[in-house]
Amino acid sequence: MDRAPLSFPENFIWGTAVCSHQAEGHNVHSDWWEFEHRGKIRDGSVSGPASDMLNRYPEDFALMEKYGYNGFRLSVEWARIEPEQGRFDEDALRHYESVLKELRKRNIKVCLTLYHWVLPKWVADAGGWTAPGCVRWFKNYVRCVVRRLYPLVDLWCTLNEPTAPLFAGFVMGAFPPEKRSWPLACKVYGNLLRAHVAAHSEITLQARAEGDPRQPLIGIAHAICFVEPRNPHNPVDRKIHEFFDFMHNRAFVESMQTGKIPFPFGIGETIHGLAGSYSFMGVNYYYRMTLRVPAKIPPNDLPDFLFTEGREVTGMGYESYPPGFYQVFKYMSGFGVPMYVTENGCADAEQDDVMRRRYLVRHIAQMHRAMKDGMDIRGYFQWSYIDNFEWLYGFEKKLGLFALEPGTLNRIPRPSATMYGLIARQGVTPEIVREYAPDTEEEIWGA
Ligand code: IFM
Repeated sequence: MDRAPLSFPENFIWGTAVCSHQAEGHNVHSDWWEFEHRGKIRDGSVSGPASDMLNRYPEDFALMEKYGYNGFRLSVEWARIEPEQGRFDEDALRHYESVLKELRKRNIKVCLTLYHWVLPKWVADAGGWTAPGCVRWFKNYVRCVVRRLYPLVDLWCTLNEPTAPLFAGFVMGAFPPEKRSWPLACKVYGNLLRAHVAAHSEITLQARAEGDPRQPLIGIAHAICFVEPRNPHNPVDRKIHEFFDFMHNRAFVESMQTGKIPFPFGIGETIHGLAGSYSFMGVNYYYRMTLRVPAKIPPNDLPDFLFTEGREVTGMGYESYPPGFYQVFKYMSGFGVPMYVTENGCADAEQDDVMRRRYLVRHIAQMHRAMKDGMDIRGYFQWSYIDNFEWLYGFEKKLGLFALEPGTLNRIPRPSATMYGLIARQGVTPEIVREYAPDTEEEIWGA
């Protein structure tokens, strides 16, 4: 049996990803900071210094270079940049400028997210994404960011996983602002789309102002799982599956394609400038979701949605299902633009992270399969570079290639950090697989 390495194009981006609130630390003017300090996190923690990337980013980028990662997805924090309405903080802007320059110096491509679930406290107090001024405020913030940072960014993610704050914040009541209201959720749906359009237009204007001959790469990081009915022969299961698939996976990105707000989020209203407002699609894929019947909607525990009995689950309680990655690429290819994997990864608290190694190799092999079948995938950002503040789970879930040493916050590489760097340089070779994830060899190359 021929065990040819799974190779990738020369200019493929092999990156890692974080979000500022989760990794930088001390995001004190934000709604999440306030929420955490009200004791809302399951392990009782607060984000505090998080992974201390605010101070240690030069060391982190040196590590990325050393390990062979040539891309980094990060976010800028609205609450730091505009801690009070209309007051743009020069220190914060200077900080992000130095961060991006440091990445450039090391030839690490930058994917920058403008909104990753966290709002300045003043925006949240005014109603967050339901406030009449929210899109205008977001546009002002984005304008300030792009004027300052445009030349240092390769890919722009306007929004990270917009359906998460939408459903967790306004339907399940688990994220700030802890609402359970369908009319508010519908308002948020429309405003997040408008916010995307506003950011898209600011980035495009800046590209022109800079005389950039290229079309800037603009998209969102879209959370998509592979959904299946528990019993495909049961029509009720099939209906529930179709409904969930639409609500979670399809509605938002299809709105970006058609320019319209579909039922049940609206009645087909058109948002000016929305149709086709993307030049790439970001894919955040983690798991397969097999829906229970009847689907149970718990207050704040996503894994309760899932049927996973007897299946391989990650430390998040999600089912690891690499073939779903391929299926998701197939669906996302339909948007006709290049795809980047803006997140994929696995919670595994063990220092030798056998589970993460298997997860990575198996998912990367499915991505390779999709590319071989002609799907246009240009990069992969592993979530996460480092253990960080995992929202409602606090620090209990470990998603990093690098662990944090308790007390010192020193960076401790897990074996997957080395393995991922080897894959970035050489592709998936039989040697790497034999050393790091031997039981996946047969799945990848056959017996
Ligand atoms: O940590 C999160 C991230 O902020 C958004 N996508 C999923 C990750 C892991 O749960």
